[in-house]
Amino acid sequence: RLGENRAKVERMFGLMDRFLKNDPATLQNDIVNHVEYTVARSRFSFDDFEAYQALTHSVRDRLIERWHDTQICFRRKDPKRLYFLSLEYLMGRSLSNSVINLGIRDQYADALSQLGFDFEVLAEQEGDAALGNGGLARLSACQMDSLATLDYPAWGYGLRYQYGLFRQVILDGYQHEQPDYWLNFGNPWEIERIHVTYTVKFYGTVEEENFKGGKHKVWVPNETVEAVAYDNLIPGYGTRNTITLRLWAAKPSDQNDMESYNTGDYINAVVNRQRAETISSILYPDDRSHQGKELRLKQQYFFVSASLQDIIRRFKDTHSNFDDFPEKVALQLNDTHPSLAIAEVMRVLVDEENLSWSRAWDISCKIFTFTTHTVLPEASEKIPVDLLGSLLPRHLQIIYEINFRFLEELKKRIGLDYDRLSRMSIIEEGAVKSIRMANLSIVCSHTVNGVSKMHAELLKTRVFKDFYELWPHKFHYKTNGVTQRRWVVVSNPSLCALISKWLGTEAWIRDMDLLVGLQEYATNGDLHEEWKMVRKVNKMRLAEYIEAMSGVKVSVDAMFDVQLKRIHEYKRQFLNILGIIHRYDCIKNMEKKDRRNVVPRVCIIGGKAAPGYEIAKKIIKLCHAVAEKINNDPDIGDLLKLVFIPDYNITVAELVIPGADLSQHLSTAGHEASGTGCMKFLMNGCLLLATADGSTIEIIEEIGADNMFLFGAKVSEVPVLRKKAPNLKVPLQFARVVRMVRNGYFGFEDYFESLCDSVEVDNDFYLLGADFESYLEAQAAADKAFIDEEKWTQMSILSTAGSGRFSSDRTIDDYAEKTWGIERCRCPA
Ligand code: TH1
Repeated sequence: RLGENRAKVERMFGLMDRFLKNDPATLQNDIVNHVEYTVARSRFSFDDFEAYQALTHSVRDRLIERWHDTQICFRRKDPKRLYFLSLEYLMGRSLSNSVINLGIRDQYADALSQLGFDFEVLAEQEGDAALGNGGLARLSACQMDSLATLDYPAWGYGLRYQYGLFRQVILDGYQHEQPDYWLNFGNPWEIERIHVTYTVKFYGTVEEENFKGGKHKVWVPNETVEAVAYDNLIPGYGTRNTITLRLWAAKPSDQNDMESYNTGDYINAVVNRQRAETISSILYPDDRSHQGKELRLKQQYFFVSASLQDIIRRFKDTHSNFDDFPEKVALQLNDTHPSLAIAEVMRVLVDEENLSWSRAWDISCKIFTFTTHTVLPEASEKIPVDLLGSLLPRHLQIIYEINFRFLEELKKRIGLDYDRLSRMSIIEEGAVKSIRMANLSIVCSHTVNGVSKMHAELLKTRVFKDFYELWPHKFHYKTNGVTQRRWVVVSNPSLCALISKWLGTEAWIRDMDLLVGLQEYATNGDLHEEWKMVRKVNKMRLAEYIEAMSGVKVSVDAMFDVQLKRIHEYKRQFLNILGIIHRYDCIKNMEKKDRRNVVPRVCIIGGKAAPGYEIAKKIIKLCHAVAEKINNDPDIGDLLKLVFIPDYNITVAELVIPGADLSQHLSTAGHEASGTGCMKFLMNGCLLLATADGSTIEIIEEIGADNMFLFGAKVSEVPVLRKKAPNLKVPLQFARVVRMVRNGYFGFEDYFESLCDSVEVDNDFYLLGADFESYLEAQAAADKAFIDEEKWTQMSILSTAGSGRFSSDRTIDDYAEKTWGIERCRCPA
């Protein structure tokens, strides 16, 4: 048999070109073949979109090659694997990122130009994969890129939503949501694995069976759905390693027998089965707020169950019992969204694998690690007990059991302190009895990570104080980072080339700490000229985009001042707009001769509001109302412009960030767990105007407070101010601008009433009034710095030079070593 097999394998290899070649002739040949045989168009007539499709298939072939090699290498070496569980990934476009990571972008550009196509034009054909809401989801995508680049044996797991994050359409200044049916034009980047499917169970009852002289619980579900795998390949940069992001789609199950008595019954039964697909159909668009909905719970369990079946199957391929499980598997919970995995692992080990409870618990506690991303109480997930009990009856029992044992242990440690026991319990009693997913995650995880130094402090002293006192060794943090491959190399190629030229190497693309080398040239006149030129070209590109989107012509000599992020009260876009109104008001009241001293500004705001978040939607409308007034005021001209960039997503960010001079990060101190947008701006040489919150505090440590514009109350001052706030005097300037909105200076006064109320003295939870003067001072300092071109350019270079620590490579190495205990596994070239 062996000889026979070997002969077969040899024949196979003989039939296959070992590796695809990347010279222009081969690439052209590949592309044209894909036009003919994959896209099924004639090679004599195909348009840009068809060329794009053929191009992506040819790139995909090269990804598959490397991916196969990587999987073989992982299987041979059988290292400990990391499984990253996240309900959200914001991948954006894949084409440029893939060819850059594969190291064949220029070869493709050459090949295409000989065929009469422009790579950049074809790249514009791609849509944005938006299977997530904001920072948390983009973080997952950045971390996947770093895991691949650093050769870690990792798998990402998630859901393949048919509808991504809604498209934001602005009509008359109001946000409207349109479904994002992103798969409409096909998705060449995914590989459907029709044979990798698992059955996921729901509802039903738990029965007891006699088993080995004792009782055994058996879950008898009454609904089943199939999970089908779709693999997305994630290539590393400067390595052959290519890892898998496996997303699950729900399909009807064949296992449900149908018995029908007439045509109507039969039709209805089939239509009902089709409803299974709704489980993976839509992404919940709520960022940092949580509602206990059944569909959401179904999504969570569907994703967790399929992923764990896959993980356990892979483990069992090479292991006959679970002794080695913790040495081979690390399960990372990206926030509490996948935390049902804890109950599911327990169920599988106890009910299906027949391990004792204590052995199963011991294993579980060694494999789970948990990262929390917020401090906002409204974001903490609570699942109503009734809901869980009906959808997943066995899991509810298991969670009760975990809680019972935990509380017994706790009583031994702390005695009968019932207040503390009830605060720490996994079950929250109250009007709606519910499961606290964060408590469950902390109890079972061996490590709990925050996402910045400040966040970790707040976790220890406020949010999870009781748990910290019990298990101080569990609490850590890994400051977030972003991938420089996407956020500099792909999105800002001219800056990338400039950096490599001055550092004399491209090594910083894999080792961001090397960027400090730029400090040496921070005052070099030649670098200044080249730096300004690169920035100006990026601003011109952005100005064109702004004009195309909004019809507003802006001058590239003005300061481009940008705030891009989800709209949320704590992020204080309202503060930004009130500041703009103040600026406008000042210019209007200025003598003509003084206007010469005004630094011209283009204020750019972008971001989506959760569909049900009324105040956030009012902020968007206010932005448009103010823009309307200012942009059409002939008295103002180029001194001030305000534009709202609609439908903010990854692709838009890639265009806007490189063109920004100043970016704003205004969250009330103590509310932004980390923030990652600021890191992208920083790398691109944009100066920050920010509160000392989240990761900004660490940016200050790297580049120094004098290289940015800081303002506002500090974390420790916020609670004090909140107590005092009702008795504080509101700054006159603040009262004046709020009154302008209230009194209808920009129209729509009834609509803006509740927005204005939200910042009245006794109501101003996010302290816009208290921080206003300090905000204006920081703005004035930014103006002053901008006039001094040399100083500004120097600050800009130092921002990029100091951004090394904010690479997700650093974050991932830290996680790998200290939290997951995994090692690099590099596939040979
Ligand atoms: C964000 C945090 O708000 C942000 O500060 C942080 O940089 C980012 O995560 C990455 O760590 C969060 N996004 C979500 C999204 C949901 C629920 C909670 C959070 S926290 C759906």
